[in-house]
Amino acid sequence: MKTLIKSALAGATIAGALTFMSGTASALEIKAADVHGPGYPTVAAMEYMGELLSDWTDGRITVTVYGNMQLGGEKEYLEQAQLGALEIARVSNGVIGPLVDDFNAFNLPYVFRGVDHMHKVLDGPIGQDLLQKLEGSGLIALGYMDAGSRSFYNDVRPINSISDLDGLKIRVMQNPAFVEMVNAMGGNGIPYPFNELYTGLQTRVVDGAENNPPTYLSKNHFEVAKYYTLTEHLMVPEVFVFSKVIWDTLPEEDQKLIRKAGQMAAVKQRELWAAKETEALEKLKADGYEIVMEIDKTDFINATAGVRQKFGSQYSDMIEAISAVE
Ligand code: BDP
Repeated sequence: MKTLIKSALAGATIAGALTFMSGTASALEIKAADVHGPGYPTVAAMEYMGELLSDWTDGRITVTVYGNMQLGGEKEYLEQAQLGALEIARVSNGVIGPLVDDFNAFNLPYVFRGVDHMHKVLDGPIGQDLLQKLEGSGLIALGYMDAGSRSFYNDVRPINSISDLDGLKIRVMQNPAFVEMVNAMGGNGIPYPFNELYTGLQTRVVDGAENNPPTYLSKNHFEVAKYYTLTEHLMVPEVFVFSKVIWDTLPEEDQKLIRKAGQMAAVKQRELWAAKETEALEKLKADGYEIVMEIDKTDFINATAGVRQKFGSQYSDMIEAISAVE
């Protein structure tokens, strides 16, 4: 908390000095898109980013979050940002993989040993160097956010062992690595847009899906897929990016402020995330949902070795470096 306050003050000082130097900078209304809605940690963090920017610039720079899929799904957000029709896209690393291949190293099952390991990788040279690569795709990366671990849920039967996944049609994010991951575990991986998933579950286009507890709860997927098992097979971070086309038109001082506010928003999101994850699981259990909290992951890890091998072979150096991070 202390560091947050300190850096906020530092930001305010920088902002004051820069405004003084640049005279009258023009107003900037930043639109940010997210599939999640009010109260979700990614959305709250971007709102916080807006408060900081607005404070530092006396309301000259603002952020408006278009949440709850108002602007469609994440593939569209990325396209809109690339074209300069949207300033900030907050998306899953899952959809960044098809854009910049190296990001797929984070999209492999059981690649991180846990949250601390993932944070160290993202905050260290591996994670930070990767973010730079987005620039070639017309996106300026502002940072990572947390999304915990993804686990399976469905409406057919509880998953108590890997054989329970047999033949189940499981929705995954639109990335071939995830399709093969589910297939390798005996299910049938179906890439499907997140903004149509509730209906897809309800009408049984898919039997289930996989996601973190806060998403399962906030998108009401528990209503249409009641069995949830903490397989924790993926730990896919979130990424938030700024349109490069728009970025290049901004004065350098505004770019600095946006970067600084973005870093502070990412720190804030991590705090909010940890609390939200616990809260979501507790609420689901209190409401009587059947959550399998403990499961032996050995079979799931072994079954997906081929997927790590196939998709990971092109970045085996990076994967080795990831596992060497203590
Ligand atoms: C959620 C992520 C969101 C993804 C969604 C999905 O926060 O960015 O769009 O999963 O599965 O956990 O598509």
